[in-house]
Amino acid sequence: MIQSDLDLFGPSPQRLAAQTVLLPGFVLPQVETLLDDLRPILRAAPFRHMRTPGGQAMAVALTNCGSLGWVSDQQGYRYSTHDPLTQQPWPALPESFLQVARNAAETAGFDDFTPDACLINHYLADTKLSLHQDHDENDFAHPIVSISLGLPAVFLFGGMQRKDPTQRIALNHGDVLVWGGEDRLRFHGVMPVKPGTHPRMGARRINLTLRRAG
Ligand code: MD6
Ligand code: FE
Repeated sequence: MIQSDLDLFGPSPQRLAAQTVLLPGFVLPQVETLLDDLRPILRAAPFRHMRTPGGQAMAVALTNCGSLGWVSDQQGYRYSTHDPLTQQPWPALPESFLQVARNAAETAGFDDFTPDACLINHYLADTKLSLHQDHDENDFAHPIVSISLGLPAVFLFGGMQRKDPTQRIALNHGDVLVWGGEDRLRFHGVMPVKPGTHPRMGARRINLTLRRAG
């Protein structure tokens, strides 16, 4: 096809593992809507550095929206209906987040995804996220939809055990990563974010992960 190298509709989905799909640029048309809906969430529930159960402040700053939010403190990792900072319920999950998550999940082959939690991570230059598994959710049958905004990152995508080799995956502004099924408990992390300035987002990376936690 004559136009094939023009990539008019953006690059196509890439299957990274049996049930893991990268959707490059999937949310680019919705970025402004997502940012408009993010602003009031951040006013009500600002980014903060939570402490690991071991007492260390996390490098990534985070907050949540949805009926459940992921929290970490001396008691451990868990989902909570309320923001420990404000004692208020987490801000509601905007319809735009829900729609994008549902569409991305469906494109990746997961029907009827209805998230109830969105973890919002904030990275500055040099911030990294150590290798971990997402296992605080109730039912691992539901996928996770991860939306990247701002500075690019290198995502480490490992196996079922911490020691397993990792693939390095570039995550750029507007990309969506969907994973579930047999890949749901793979170890993963984020390499230190390279300093830079994104034309829309500035000197930061923001990642939204939508989950069904409860
Ligand atoms: C991040 N993401 O990209 C961190 N977890 O900033 C995650 O930890 C993650 O992207 C589960 C599924 C997808 C993810
Ligand atoms: Fe994770």
